[in-house]
Amino acid sequence: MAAKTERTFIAVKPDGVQRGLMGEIIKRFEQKGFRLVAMKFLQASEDLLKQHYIDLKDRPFYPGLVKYMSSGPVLAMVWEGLNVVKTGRVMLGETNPADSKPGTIRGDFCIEVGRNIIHGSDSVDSANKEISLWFKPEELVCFKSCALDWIYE
Ligand code: IDP
Ligand code: MG
Repeated sequence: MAAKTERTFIAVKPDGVQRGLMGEIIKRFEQKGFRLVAMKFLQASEDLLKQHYIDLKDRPFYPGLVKYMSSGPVLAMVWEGLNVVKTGRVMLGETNPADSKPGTIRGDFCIEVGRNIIHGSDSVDSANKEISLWFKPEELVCFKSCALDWIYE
């Protein structure tokens, strides 16, 4: 059942960080009305990234993907809101930026699939797995946004 407390894991990848797009990406989720639950800026270990992308381990691009993701710091975030997993994916655009519409993050800011600047969970199940992989429970911040009654009817 859809809930206002649904959560998704969003990460600005090393290319998005290097290209100065962190603020723009945070801005889009914040302006949409989603609530920030957690955020950390870190150099992710290869082990963490291998685990994060474990479902893709047999794909030919997997080693390159892990190398790309560990090539610099990433901004890891948890965002909360009604249908945030599905809507977050719409805001990201398609996996391949070439198929992403203008107005989406990948459609507006990148060109190649191997440098597509942002990650977003693809289901509620994977969101929950990814959130627990990247964050400790005590790092998830609970508060009632004063805007809630102006965002939801
Ligand atoms: P997603 O990020 O849109 O969920 P996935 O299929 O889960 O897409 O792939 C994870 C990441 O792996 C992509 O975001 C992209 O960075 C990378 N990737 C996917 N397909 C390719 C490819 O064909 N070549 C290079 N990298 C790829
Ligand atoms: Mg994916």
